[in-house]
Amino acid sequence: MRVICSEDHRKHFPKGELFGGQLVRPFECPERWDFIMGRLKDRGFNTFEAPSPIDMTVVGQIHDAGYLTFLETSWPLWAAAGFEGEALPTVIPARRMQQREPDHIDGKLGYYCMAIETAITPGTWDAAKASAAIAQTGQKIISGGERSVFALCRPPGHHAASDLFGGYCFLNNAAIAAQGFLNDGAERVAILDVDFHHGNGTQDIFYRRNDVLFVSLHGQPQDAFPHFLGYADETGAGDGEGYNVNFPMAPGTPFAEWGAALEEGCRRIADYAPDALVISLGVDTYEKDPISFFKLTQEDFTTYGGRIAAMGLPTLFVMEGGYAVEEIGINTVNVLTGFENG
Ligand code: 5XA
Ligand code: ZN
Repeated sequence: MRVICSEDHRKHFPKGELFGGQLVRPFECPERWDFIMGRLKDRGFNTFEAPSPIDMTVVGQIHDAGYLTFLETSWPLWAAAGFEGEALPTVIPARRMQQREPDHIDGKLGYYCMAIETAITPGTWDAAKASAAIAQTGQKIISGGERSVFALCRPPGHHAASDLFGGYCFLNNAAIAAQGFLNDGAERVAILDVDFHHGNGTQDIFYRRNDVLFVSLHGQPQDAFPHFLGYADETGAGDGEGYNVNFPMAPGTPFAEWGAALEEGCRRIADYAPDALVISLGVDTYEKDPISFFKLTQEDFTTYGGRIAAMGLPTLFVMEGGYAVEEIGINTVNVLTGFENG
């Protein structure tokens, strides 16, 4: 399997994440990428390719123009305002408040955020564009006839809505890839999100569309981030009714139960008969993940990689979360080898 990757991810590395009332070293850190690369090489992956330049036209089909301007200008505006730390939102437009974009960067940050743990730094915009370019490049290779590609994206993307950042995400890499497949001739695309966290951004982007089926397996919102989306009764709206499928699961969920949900999700995807499949690949379902609560073992990742392969679809793997840093490479590569041997 070809791997698309870029050192540009290192441009985004905030010193702080707001967690448990403290500014801690972010769970989403550059070493995650290093461990995945190391394991890929150990397991014989040998085709590593840089992304092509980003096509912002496709990005503009997924993201709001004002939001893209915000991402591009947020650091310069923050620095010009005289702030000395990293750019973190503090005030958000909560219930019964105005939904109007303010002029001051402090207000803009809140206006465009869905979770305030995620800091913006001088290199965030460049890293986010490089990450999206990686997903786009993988999509183009698959649209050209390849069976599967691994897009080693960092920062991740599935929490980013058309006009919201947060949960470590800025541009929705999986959604941009799905749109690319459609632009290149696919009639239907499925996105299967196996990250522990609900892909609220991806769901929101495609909620009223029937050309993209979104299937997500995740920690139930009562107990798990992002808390405010991801219930089973969110099934799509308008033309998209029936094209959004959520499998929220409880704390302690083992593979027997998770795998049954995957089975049902795969059945829904098979019924949809997509031309391409995008996997939002987070491995924070792992039993030792520090911020999640499912109980998948290292072997389970191999098993489910095989199940995804059995769908027989052109498949783009897009990296999302996973914070058991020493094991992130093992678990990620287990999915890919499970797929290749499946
Ligand atoms: O998939 N999303 C994540 O792994 C990010 C979770 C952020 C929690 N504050
Ligand atoms: Zn996650």
